[in-house]
Amino acid sequence: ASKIRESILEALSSSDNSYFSGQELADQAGCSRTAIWKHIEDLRSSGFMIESRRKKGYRLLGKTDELNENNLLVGLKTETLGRSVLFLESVESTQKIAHRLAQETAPEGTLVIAEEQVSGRGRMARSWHSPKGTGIWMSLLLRPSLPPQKAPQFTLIAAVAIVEAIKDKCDLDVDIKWPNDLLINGKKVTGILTELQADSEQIHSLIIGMGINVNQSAEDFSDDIREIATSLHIESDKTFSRAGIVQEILSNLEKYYAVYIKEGFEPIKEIWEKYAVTIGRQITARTLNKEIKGFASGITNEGVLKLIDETGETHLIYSADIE
Ligand code: BT5
Repeated sequence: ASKIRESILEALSSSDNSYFSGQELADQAGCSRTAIWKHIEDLRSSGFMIESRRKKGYRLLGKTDELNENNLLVGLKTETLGRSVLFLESVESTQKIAHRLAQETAPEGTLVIAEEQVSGRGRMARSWHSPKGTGIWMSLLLRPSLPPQKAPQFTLIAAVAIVEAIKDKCDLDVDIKWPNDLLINGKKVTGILTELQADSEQIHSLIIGMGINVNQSAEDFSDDIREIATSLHIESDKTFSRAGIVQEILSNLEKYYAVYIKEGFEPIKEIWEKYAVTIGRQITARTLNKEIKGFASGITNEGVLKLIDETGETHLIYSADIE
């Protein structure tokens, strides 16, 4: 049944403003006109605005920003990433579900995405504010054959993929703050959380959690983050289709993942450095047990931050909060 729905949406989305008769849609989907009619009803109830006119047929007027498996799949240009998608209304954390799926046989590219997270998480047991219906809260499962030390590079790959998706879809410039924050005008619009299941030799699964503030207004943020957080809507005064942004991110990720597997981290690092604001500055890095001040001179080929302190000693920082 979802094949029929996909076929209808593909036809209706393929050209602006033209009508498709029930018969045309039925021929394309390989089903009856009655089945088409029933699916059109279903599509309407999941947020698609489809007009029907006698003698002319059906026309797609637009879709609301509702997220569901259909509007994530229709128009998706990837081969593997997001091809298997689990959409949920409300979850504790998409990371948690992706971890569980990873232990089962979920294929590489599986995407878990939710309308709302009630206990979304950041690094080090911090929480991630994920209100209903306004943002992108998703976790992507990858299964690269790599040693676990390589995992942090995926945070940087994801950062580049998201920055470029936001540039394309929203025409907004985003800065990367090492390792996992994306900022617009100095405020956080996205956080990335890369987790893994691995043994000492080999990654079994890599779960890239991405939280992107899309259509929130300032009032939608809780008091504790209002000053530090922003959304694509706040920065542009426009409302965006979350599904469109997700699809663009997945395309970019698939592209850069392939580059990474073929050519290594080097080419990604070059692009990453273009967007990074952390590098070339005096910074303070707070790790779990210490604080180091110094000059951020760059990242290594592993994606690790190089910090030169006042004595000239170089510190390698694997994970920290930067100020
Ligand atoms: C992160 O942690 O930035 C990683 C966030 C990852 C969230 C995604 S959503 C899908 C997936 N499922 C999950 O449960 N998580 C992932 P960290 O660098 O530790 O930053 C956390 C800090 O960001 C918090 O302590 C707040 O100060 C701030 N924060 C929380 N929610 C925010 C929001 N919606 N927008 C901007 N800042 C936020």
